[in-house]
Amino acid sequence: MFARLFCWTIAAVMTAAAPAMAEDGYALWLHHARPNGGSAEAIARHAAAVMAPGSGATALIARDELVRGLTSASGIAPVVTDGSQGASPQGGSPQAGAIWLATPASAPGLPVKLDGLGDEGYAIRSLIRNGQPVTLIAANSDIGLLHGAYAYLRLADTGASLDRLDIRSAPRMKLRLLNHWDNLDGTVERGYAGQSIWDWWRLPDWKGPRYTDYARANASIGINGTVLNNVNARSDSLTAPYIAKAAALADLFRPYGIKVYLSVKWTAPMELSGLKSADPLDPQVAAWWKAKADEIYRAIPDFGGFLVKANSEGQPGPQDYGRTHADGANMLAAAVKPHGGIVMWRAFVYAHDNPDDRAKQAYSDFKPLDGQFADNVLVQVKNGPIDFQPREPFHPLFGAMPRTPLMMEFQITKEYLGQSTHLTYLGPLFEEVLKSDTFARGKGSTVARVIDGSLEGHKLTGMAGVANIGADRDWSGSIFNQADWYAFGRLAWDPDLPAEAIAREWVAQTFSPDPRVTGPVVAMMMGSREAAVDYMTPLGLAHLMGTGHHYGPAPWISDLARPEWNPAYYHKADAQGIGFDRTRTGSNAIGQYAPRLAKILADPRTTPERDLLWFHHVGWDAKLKSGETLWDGLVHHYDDGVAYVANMQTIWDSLRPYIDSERFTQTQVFLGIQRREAQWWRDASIAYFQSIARRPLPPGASAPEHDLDWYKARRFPYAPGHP
Ligand code: GCW
Repeated sequence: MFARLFCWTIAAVMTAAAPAMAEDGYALWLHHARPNGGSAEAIARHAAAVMAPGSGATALIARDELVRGLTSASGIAPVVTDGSQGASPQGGSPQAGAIWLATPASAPGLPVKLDGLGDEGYAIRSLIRNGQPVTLIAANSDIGLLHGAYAYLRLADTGASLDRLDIRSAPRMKLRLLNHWDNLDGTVERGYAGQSIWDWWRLPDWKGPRYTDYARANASIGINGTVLNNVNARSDSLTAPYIAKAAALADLFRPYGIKVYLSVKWTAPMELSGLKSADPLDPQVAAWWKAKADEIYRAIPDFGGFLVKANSEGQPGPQDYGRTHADGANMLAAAVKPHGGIVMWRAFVYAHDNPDDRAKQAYSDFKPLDGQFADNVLVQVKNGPIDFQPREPFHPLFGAMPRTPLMMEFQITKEYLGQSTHLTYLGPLFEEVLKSDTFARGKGSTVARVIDGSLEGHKLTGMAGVANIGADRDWSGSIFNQADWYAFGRLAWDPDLPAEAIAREWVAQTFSPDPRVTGPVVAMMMGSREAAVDYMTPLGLAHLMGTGHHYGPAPWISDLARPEWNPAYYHKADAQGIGFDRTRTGSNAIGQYAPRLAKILADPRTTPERDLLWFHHVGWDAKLKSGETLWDGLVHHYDDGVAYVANMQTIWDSLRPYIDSERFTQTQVFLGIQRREAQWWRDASIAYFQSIARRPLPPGASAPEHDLDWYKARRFPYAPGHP
C-alpha cells in the first residue's frame, strides 16, 4: 500500500514539477517549434551532423545556435564535429546529411565563391563531399556564418525545402540598427513593453541572460547596431560610469556582430565640464568632443558613433549659436572619424514659431545643406514629413539630397498605431514607404534605392527603427508586435522583401509552419495596418490623437500653444470640407517633391485617394472614386476599419486548436481591446466631424454610442509611454 502511494506521490510531484514550456513569447521567432511532421524528418535527414572547424567566439556561437535550433526543430541533436574527419562523424550513416559551417580561414579551398558577400553576407550550397550530402554554409567572416546559420534555421523552421540549396545573401544596407528611446531611469519614451531592458543601475556588474537573448534575436534578423539611449538625451550617458555600462553591453554584443551607439545631448560640454558654450565652431567645444570620443573608444574600441536630435522639440543644437546642422554634425564627425565612427544627424526638426507648414520645415532646413556634411555623417530622416503616422506620404527629403547619405528612421514601437494592444502589422507600412517612387532620377527612383545608396552612389547607408522592446516577457508588449521588430530587421537586410513573405516567415517560426495557421494569420496581419488607418485617420487624415500620450482620438483639439501640435491644424475641417491644402493654393508642400510627382499631387483627381486629405481640402459632397461623397466615404472607411478588427477576432477564435493557450489568450484579449478602441476612434471621429459637416450618416451607419462631449471628456493621465 505504502509503496504504491509513494510511487504515486513521486509521479504527481514529477508531473507538477514539469511545467509545460512557458509560451510567454520570450522565445520570439527563435522558437524552433517542436518536431513538426515533415520538417522534423527533413531536418534530421539533412542535418544529422554539424561540422564547424571555426574556433572564435562568433564561430562557436554560430555552431551552437545551429545545433540548438536544429535539435529543437527536429527533436534530434546533431552530432558536432570540427570537420577534420571529413563530412560525417565516425560511424555516421553515409546517407545522413551534414551541415558544414566554414570560412576561407577555417577551411581553405571552399567550393563556393564568396566575392560580393562582404563580411556579413553568406552562401548556402547543397553539395556532395566525400560521397556524402552536405549543406555548406560559407562566409568571408564568422559574422557571415552566424547570419547564414540563422538563415538556414529560418528555412528549417518554415518547412522550406532543404534540398538543392544555392543561396547567396548580403545586406543591402550597411547600418541596420535600433534606436532605443530608453531613459536612464528605466522608463521608455513611447515604449509599451514595460521598463527598459537596460538595467543601467546594475550594469556593468550584472549582465543578465536577457542581453544575450537580445543579441541573438537581433543577429538572427541581421540587425548590426543598437543606440542604447533616448534621442531626448541626458548628458549623463557620456559620463565615465555610463560609458563603462555601455561598454559592458558592447562586449556582450560584439560576437553577434552588433555595435553600440549613443545618443548625445548637444550641451554635454557645458553640463559635464562647465564650458561656457556649445558652439561647434568653438575650438574648445570641438576639443571636448574629441576627448570624449577618445574616452569612449578606449572603453569601446568598435563604438559605432553618435545619434543626434538637435534643435528639435526643445533639444539644444548648433542653431542656438547661429550655426547649421552641418556645422554641428561635422564637428562631431571629426571627433569620431579617427576611430572609424559615424554620426547620424536626425532631420526631425520643426519650430513652433515657424509659420510654414510643419510638413515642409525639415526639407527647408536640410536641403540647402546637401553636400556640406562630412563623409562619415548620415542624415536620419523619418519615413514621413510629420511623425510616424499610420500613413504619411514619403518624406520629400528622400531623393532631394543626392550628395548626402540619407538613412531611414522607421518607428517600430506603435506610438500612433494602437500602442501595445492593437494588432497592426507594420510590414506593409515599411514596404509602402520603401517602394515609394521619388522620381528623383526618373521612374524607379524608389526610397529603397535612395537609402541603400544605389540611386546616388553612396557607400555609407542605413536604416534605423525606433525599438518596441522592453522588459516584458514577450519583449514587445504583445506577441504580434514582435512581427514588427522582425519585419524591420529583415527589410533592413533586404528592402525588397515582400511584407507578406516576411509575415509568413514570422508566423511559421513563431507559431507553426502549418498552412492552417500561416494562411489565416498572415492574411489577417496583412490587412491590419490598413484597418488602423481606416478606423483612426482614413483618406490621408493624420495626427488626430490625444495630446501628450497620443492614446485615442482627439480631432477636436485646437487650443495647444504650439499650433502644429493641434489635430485641427492637420484636418482643417470646416462647413465646406476637410483636409490640408498642400498645393500651390495652400502651403505648396507638393513643391518639395520631384516635378513629375508634384504634378500628380497638384490635382485631387490624380492624387492617390489614400493621401487625398493630406494634400487637399476637399468638399464634403465631392465624389470619391467609388462615386460616394467624401462624407459618406469617410464614414464607410471608419466602419471598414472596425469591421476588419471584428473579422480578425473571428479568425483568431477559429485558430484556438492550433495555438498554445497562453499566447492564444493574450491575442484574443488584445483583439477585444482593439475592437473596443477601433469603435471609439470611429465614434469619436464621426461625432466630431459630423458636428462640423452637418451631414446625415449614410444609410446603415450607426450613430456614435455617446455624444461629442462624452468623448471630449475622456482623460488618460496614466497612459503608457509618456514618461
Ligand atoms: O514621435 C515623436 C514623439 C516623441 C519623440 C519625437 C522624436 C523622442 O512623440 O516622443 O521624442 O517624435 O522623434 O524625437
